Amino acid sequence: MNKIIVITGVSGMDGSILSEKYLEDSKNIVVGIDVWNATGQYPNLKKIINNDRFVFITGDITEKLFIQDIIKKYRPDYFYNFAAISLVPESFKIPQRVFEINAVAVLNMLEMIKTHSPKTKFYQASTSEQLGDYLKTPQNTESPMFPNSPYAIAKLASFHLVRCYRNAFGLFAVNGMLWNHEGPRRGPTFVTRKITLHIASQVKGNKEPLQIGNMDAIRDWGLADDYVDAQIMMMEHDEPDDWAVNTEEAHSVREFIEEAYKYISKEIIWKGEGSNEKGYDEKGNLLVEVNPEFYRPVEVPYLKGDSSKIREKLGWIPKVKFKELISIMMENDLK
Ligand code: G4F
Repeated sequence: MNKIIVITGVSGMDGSILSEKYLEDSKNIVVGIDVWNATGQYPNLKKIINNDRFVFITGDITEKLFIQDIIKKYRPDYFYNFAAISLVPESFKIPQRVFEINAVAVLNMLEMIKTHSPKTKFYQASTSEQLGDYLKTPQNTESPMFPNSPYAIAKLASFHLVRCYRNAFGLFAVNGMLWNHEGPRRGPTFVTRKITLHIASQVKGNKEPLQIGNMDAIRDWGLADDYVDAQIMMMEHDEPDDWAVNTEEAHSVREFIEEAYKYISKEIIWKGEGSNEKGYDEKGNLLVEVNPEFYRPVEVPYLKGDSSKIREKLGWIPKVKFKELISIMMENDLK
């Protein structure tokens, strides 16, 4: 039997990878939703845009009737919600819009599924960012959460809405709480891709140093492709639940920079402190400099996950860890 899968935020990193995976099965139909853009260009969709089993619809997930029409028309087997404002510092500038997209729209999706298609399985893109000022480490979905950006507070509201609709109305509603995941499709403003793209441009002759914010922030970085496999496993499991997905390894932004330069055989020599810190190569060329413009009003200092639940119950393991992730991204960006 055909499966119908609705994916919001389909042109993003996770949405496009997930669509490709579902379309590998010739019985599946993917209905991809994203915002209209004037260029008509959706580079991440280039492999699937002409596939007969891929239906691309532009619209705004904060329009209740738009979501209602999609759910009533397709009554999908799976509904994955990836659409969000996902860059944390942006959320301080447009907090109200962030709440409409990252929280209120999720409430409407759950309401519409409850009313018109209660058998639809719902996936919500939850995030480790919800942990904020962490109290203990490693962290998982049961950890205390003190989110400290409008982005993370809205995401935490959605996390609780999903649990509430699951418990109160018996919906198959899942929270996939994912730690930072990256790869060649990662947007260029996120720190990992910003670093690998800039180093690649320096190899091609760019003399400008990489401008960076807080290098002491620590993250648990994995490969998006592995994390999308985890999402499918959660939705195919018999019971809906909340799942933490991470590599259980933590590294600083500084280590990421050092490792990425190692890929092009450069050792970084750090000089200065705080906002005056700079990184040079052995010949004294300036490659990296701190720019306080990229500091955040409030930082999430340390994220290291515990993914024992998904490893034990679903058999998921991350195939790629820190060094290999950087090699994959550097190789791609150098091309
Ligand atoms: O790459 P980032 O912007 O990712 P962040 O804020 O951790 O959020 C990402 O992961 C979350 C999962 O935990 C998602 F929920 C969220 O949607 C997004 O995908 O920043 C990582 C760290 C931060 O501590 C930041 O302060 O890198 C630090 N950083 C230092 N310099 C920088 C920069 N971040 C960016 N974007 N740009 C810089 O120049």
